Amino acid sequence: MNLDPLLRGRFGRPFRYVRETESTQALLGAGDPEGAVAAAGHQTAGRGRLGRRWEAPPGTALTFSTLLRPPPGAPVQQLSLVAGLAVAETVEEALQLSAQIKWPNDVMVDRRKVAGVLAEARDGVVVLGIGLNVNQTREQLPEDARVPAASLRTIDGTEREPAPLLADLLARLEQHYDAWTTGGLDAVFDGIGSRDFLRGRRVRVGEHEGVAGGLDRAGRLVVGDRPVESGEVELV
Ligand code: BT5
Repeated sequence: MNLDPLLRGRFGRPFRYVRETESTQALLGAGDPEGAVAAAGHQTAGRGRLGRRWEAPPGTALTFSTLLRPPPGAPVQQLSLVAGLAVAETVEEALQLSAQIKWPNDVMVDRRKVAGVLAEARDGVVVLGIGLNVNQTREQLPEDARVPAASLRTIDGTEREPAPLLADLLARLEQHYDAWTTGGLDAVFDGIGSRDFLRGRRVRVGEHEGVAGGLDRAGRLVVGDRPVESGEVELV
């Protein structure tokens, strides 16, 4: 994948592309500069959260990780939402349709998951992984997914080059990440809050059940009148 001519900022340098690897999350670490990106044509053991799997047939999806070095003490759990905003905008630009962010880490179009974000903090850095379904056909998407899945192709029938999408996503990620590092979640909140998928839906998160009142300014999901820091959302 020739990304270099398409890059608009510092994210994506250096860029490493491998045809196949277990997980792009394992290709970056504390020795890499901020904005370094590793992408793979295929992951043999792609990871979701909580030990779950991320699956995509070879050459059909964008699967990559970026190295971030947030300021000490920054609330890094907010980075899934910051990245979700960059992914949602990229998807909207590609499809000319609106996308939603489903707390804490999914991007949705038409009530289906088109992308997932995985932020892993280790050794003082954050490895931020993004899987975006691009060219999968309906048969190539996981059938038994917890949340029904879609790809850009199943939504509008168009096959796309992955490199321009990745370059666009990285430019947006850099812009929102820089805003977040200087101004906190407030600096990007409007874009996230206005795309809140769960707001107004009845949900259960652990022992909390109620109507989701939306995200608060710290990036927590308000269920009934309780802000929830993290957890698994079930629609009820
Ligand atoms: C996520 O986890 O949504 C985070 C996914 C992050 C994947 C990227 S790819 C690049 C980088 N390298 C990695 O190894 N990972 C990151 P979670 O919310 O736990 O969702 C996982 C669940 O989504 C699975 O249990 C399935 O039900 C479903 N799923 C698996 N593959 C999917 C796909 N391609 N599209 C939609 N849903 C999928």
